[in-house]
Amino acid sequence: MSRIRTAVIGTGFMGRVHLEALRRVENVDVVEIAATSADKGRIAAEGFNVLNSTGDWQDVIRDPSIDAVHITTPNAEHFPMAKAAFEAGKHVLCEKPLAMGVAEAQELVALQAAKGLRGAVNHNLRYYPMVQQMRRMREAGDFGDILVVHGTYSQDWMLYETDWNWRVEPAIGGASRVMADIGSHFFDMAEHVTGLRVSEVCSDLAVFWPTRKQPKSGGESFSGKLGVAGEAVDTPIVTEDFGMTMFRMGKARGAMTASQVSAGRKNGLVLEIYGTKGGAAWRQETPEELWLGHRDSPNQVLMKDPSLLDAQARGFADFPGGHAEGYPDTHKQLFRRFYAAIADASLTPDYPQMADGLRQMRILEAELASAQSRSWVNVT
Ligand code: SOE
Repeated sequence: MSRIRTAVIGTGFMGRVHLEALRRVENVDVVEIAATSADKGRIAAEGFNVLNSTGDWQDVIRDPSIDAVHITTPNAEHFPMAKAAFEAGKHVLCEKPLAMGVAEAQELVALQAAKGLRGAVNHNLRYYPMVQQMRRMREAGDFGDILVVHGTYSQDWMLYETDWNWRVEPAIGGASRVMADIGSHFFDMAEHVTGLRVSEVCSDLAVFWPTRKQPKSGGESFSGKLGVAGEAVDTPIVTEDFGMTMFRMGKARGAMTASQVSAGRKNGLVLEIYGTKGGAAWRQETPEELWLGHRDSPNQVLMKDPSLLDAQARGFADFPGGHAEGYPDTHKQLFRRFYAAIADASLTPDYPQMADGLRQMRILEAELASAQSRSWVNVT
């Protein structure tokens, strides 16, 4: 099998996560890193032993020898970069949220299809082994018809007024901050695991800090926890710190919260599903466990051990029981399937596609409209 040549655009928190994960994917070579400056690109390339680097992402697009591109930049750049990459005949793996709105996401879905290329959105959290076990058990009917879905995605890295991140600025991150950034993960996982689709939402969003201390530089994800470097400027805030959504998935009912101001919750995605035959709950802070709820027998906690997993879930566990697999491993699992689909055009994609990214934009658009109108809104 010929080796696939790829490039990573972005050297912030997610850029480095992608670069690390790509080193663990078979038959793929990162041949170029694009950053916001030539120096940043060179430093990253030297660190990750990558041949080429640039301070201009268009160099990647212009290089006909590059087969695929990872886009790990702030949200406003996803659409122009993905559009240019598709138009140049390159496969695209883009960070979530896919775009700044439904229209951009729709255009990317159409362009990818017209070009016959592979496109993925990095909803990597699907690929914890026990999330896949939850999904496969639901597919096997172990929980019956799903009645209730609920959970949260809670973090605390934006709790203080002095915490800052590029997502705070609508021009860079979009109209929504928390619901776009981590609420999208919750709904992608809820739909992936239940096999249902969010049909209606009723949302309430909260901005707890009307102004924040914007540092003169920095703003990378989670960087505020290390202290604000230098002087800061009071900046008005309009993007939400917290959101909650009631939702319907056909007959099923659900509720969720997304928060980046919940002290002590470091990266806490929780999904609970309850059906006519049983329930299940998964917590990102204890990712190797799956809680199974029963009405007529003792509840159980299933620990990841490939020998105990559903045959299809087993493919997402590379290590034996007791050898924890976590956040970095989920990227490896998603990327491995993306590149396998590039290498073999006959493969059915088994990763979040551009159409899944569009779905999340539609849910987000409905949440924003609902919060504005304080009413239930259909997801188109
Ligand atoms: C920041 O909230 C962040 O890095 C998200 O952007 C990621 O998608 C999430 O997995 C971890 O937290």
